[in-house]
Amino acid sequence: MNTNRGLLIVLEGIDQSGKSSAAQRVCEMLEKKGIQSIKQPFPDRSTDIGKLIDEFLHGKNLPQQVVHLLYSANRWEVAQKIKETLEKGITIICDRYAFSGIVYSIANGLDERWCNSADSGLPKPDIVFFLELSLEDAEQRRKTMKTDRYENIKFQSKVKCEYEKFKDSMKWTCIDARQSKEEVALEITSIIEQQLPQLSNQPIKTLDLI
Ligand code: DGP
Repeated sequence: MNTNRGLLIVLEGIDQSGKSSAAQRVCEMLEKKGIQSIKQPFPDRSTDIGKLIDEFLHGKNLPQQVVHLLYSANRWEVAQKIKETLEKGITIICDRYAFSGIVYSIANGLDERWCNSADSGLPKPDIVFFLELSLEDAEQRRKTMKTDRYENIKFQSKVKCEYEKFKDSMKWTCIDARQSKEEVALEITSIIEQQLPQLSNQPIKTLDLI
């Protein structure tokens, strides 16, 4: 059994809920407390698969099934690195994970069971934080930002609806994303700090979505 490994933390939420900024701030806050941590965005656009995803987000036409598998492959290509990093005692803050893959693809009309299978077997997150924001608040934030093909209220309402199902069935930790960036990050950091002693002594589990 691994002792004192890092934690795999996932931030999920609709677009504009503040995941990326929270991931950055939480890492900084943990580091200040002496807890080594790194952030891992998904999609990870630095890889070859990530570059294809980026082209898709900016207009390239691909079948939805291919899109789903690309996002999943993008997670699988760093799965081993995630495990090794956790084993070194470093906590990872993921900006999105398999759950984004599933909710976005179901919102695009794909079959739920088919969607679940591609990400099953990935390292299982220790804590999933769901940054809760209304569609109206997200739309307000969107007005000042550059957007991609998924960032419109009609699509985001489907995504939100799928997220709600996960949130309840998987006991996610909900965070009020209307708070300031600082407050959101502080809340997440203090929960991680609280849970770290207990969770870091447990083996890394495997995500079972089927
Ligand atoms: P982000 O870099 O977090 O803004 O994500 C870019 C876009 O990709 C965003 O509109 C949400 C979407 N997205 C993120 N992860 C997945 C996924 O796994 N599958 C699908 N279909 N879309 C995703």
